[in-house]
Amino acid sequence: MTDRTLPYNIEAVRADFPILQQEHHAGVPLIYLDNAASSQKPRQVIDAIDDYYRRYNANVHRGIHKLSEAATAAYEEARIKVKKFINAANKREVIYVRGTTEGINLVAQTWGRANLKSGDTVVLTQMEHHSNIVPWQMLAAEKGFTIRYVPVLPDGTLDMDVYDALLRDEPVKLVSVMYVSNVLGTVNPIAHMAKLAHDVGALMLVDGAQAVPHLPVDVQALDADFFTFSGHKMIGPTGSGILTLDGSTWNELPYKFEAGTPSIAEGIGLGAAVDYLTSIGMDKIRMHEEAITAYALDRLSEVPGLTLYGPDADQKGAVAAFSLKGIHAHDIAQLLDAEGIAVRAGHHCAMPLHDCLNIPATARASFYLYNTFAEVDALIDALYKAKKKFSV
Ligand code: 7TS
Repeated sequence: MTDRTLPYNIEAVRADFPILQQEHHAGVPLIYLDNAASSQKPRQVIDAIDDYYRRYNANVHRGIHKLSEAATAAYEEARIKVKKFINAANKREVIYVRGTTEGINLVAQTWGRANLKSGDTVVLTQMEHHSNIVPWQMLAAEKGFTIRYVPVLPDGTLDMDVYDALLRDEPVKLVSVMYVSNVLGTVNPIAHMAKLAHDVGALMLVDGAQAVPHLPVDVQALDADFFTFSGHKMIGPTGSGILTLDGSTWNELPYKFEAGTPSIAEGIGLGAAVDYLTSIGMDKIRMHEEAITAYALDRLSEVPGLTLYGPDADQKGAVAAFSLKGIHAHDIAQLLDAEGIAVRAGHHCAMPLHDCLNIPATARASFYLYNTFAEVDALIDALYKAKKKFSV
């Protein structure tokens, strides 16, 4: 590996993440390459949560006492931070949920339940995460509408001709699509797809789970009607997430969708995560991830018997899914774990996609702002070691 010009000081970033300082096994440092599943947390996020519980823990939107006012102020400030981060038009459109899965279910159970009926079509894609399939399948079983799936082409992109044809030929009410694939890494042309959907009077839901942590996102430019993502994949806490709505069609936002005591510490922690990512700059994070993903794809493609899935680095998120001839993906993950390297193996809750790739499972390395080129080198060395062990 040669020296590189990095867009920000990665060593300083790494120093902010306590978990990265620990050893995975005795003498073996942790190399965390499972960021698409969940990300690690910097001390700034951990401290924000700690501070809330230690200094001003109280319920929000109810008490007239000082602690409740402080909690409400911090919780609502975090909402404004998120609004700015994704360029939502209004803070009222920013609804706290516990994550992407809850965000999609909320849309299915509110707008979907009220508006979808027999004879309607909902368009999904073959690359969706189960979170964006199951709620629609359950509702379709009850309401009798039809679900169509846009196929994935061999290069890992969506078949836009089929998408056009579905919109032209069927009574499409909703298009629900992931922005970035958690397996292929494909960055889908959301703004274009939303425009085509709107042209036929359909609404657009975007699963932004793998996009908001990694790319500069502008929800107004995308012009989706619903947009959702999870805090835990963007260095924020578990149990935090956001659904944004196009506010012009709803009354009494956001509170009508936020009944009961919310995840207060998690909301405040999400605000701290947004501050942290903003202080580095999402454009710089994307730049680093594009470079490290390109490097990983190059190095992985040198490994004999290895098959990579998805588009090239400049068209994809920070994900490298692969299979290795003669070794099951779960064995790869286990052997890598012994070397201190955390990756995920399986169908990554994208079974229709794996059916279409015609493989039961892939191994997946996924990168984030704190990963280094040296960690990619360690991954490659460990894969050669695994091959030797399996004699393949
Ligand atoms: N949508 C996408 C695109 C995802 O990648 C995930 C989680 C979800 C939705 C669900 O998010 P949650 O926060 O509600 O759980 N993806 C993965 C993954 O790829 N490996 O583990 C979880």
